[in-house]
Amino acid sequence: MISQIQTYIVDIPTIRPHKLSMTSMAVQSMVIVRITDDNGLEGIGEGTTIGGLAYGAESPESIKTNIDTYLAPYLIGQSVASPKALINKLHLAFKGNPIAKSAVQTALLDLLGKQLGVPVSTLLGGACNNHLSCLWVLASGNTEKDIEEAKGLVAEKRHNIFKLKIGSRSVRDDVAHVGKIKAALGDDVSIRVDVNQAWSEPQATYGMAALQEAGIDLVEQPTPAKDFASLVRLSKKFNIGILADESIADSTDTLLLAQQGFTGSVALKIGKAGGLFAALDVAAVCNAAGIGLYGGTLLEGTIGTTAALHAWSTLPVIEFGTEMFGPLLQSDDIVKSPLNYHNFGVEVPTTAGLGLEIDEDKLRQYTRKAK
Ligand code: MUC
Ligand code: MG
Repeated sequence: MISQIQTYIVDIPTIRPHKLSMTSMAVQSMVIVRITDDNGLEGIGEGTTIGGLAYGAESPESIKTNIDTYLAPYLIGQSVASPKALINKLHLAFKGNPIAKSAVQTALLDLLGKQLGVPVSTLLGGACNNHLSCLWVLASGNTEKDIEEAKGLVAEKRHNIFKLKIGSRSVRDDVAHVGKIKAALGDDVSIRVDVNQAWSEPQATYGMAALQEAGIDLVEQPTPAKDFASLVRLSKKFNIGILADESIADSTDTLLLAQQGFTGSVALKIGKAGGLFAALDVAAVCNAAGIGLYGGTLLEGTIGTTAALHAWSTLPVIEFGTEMFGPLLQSDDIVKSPLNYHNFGVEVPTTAGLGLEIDEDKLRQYTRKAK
């Protein structure tokens, strides 16, 4: 039985400014959820978004308020034995707020995993892979700095796939920047770009032709989220891969895009979808429609990243790998043992629940103080 739910906003500085087309991040703000049962066992979850309200409709403050005011009182006194049923009830009782729901769902699954002594992946059907490929985002905006950073990471065998955040400069400048990086790093690495909706369809047509020519492997969300028609046309026009990110939150969006003839891939994110189960529903629609998969992030810290890793580990094939590097972007952590990144990928924990333990001192240090 759930007896207590606590939430905290935790602000951790990033190791360097992280530039996207709509904002530049110097700190990542995560909402941490702790759900305690009447035996004192605890489940932890995380809900994180990017740049306050710059990226999407939920902010750290709204996530915390809506959990405290609506989701938590509804859950107190309930059993976690059937998490799917409980989560369906939450979806029916409260509209929207997918990141808040994802945070709560993660904590429920962590708690149930600990009660049963099994990893969260087992609660989702069991892991197919416990080591998942993981890319790194080069987002300094400076070509030489990005090349140096990438070379070091390849030498360390930490990453051999890189994503570049573009879209804040002219298409011509962005394409030149990306092309120089690809030329310097060669064919042993895969280079992708994320435009974060910044291009019109004519700009995307020009940009994708040039990126294809430069040997880039994937173009993420070139055009606005709601413009499904342009994504479909672009997916058919080019051989270079196209990835739908902001366009797709849940399985309903995925079905609509598939029905319109989209031939690209989709970025799965537990935060966008409203939790692990809903993100795996998106994957099921993609599989049925012949759409490729990619394990995406909202730059969560270790708790949110690990939750997503448990979900992605249950997928037999993830065509474009994952970008679950969020913890590496943060200058510190609030869990005792960090994730193990090695061999161009990351290890999915196999102990009970998420397989993580909070570092109470660090949690205290980074928790935002009430004004
Ligand atoms: C996004 O749009 O993909 C994921 C990686 C990154 O740098 O930003 C996020 C969000
Ligand atoms: Mg994206």
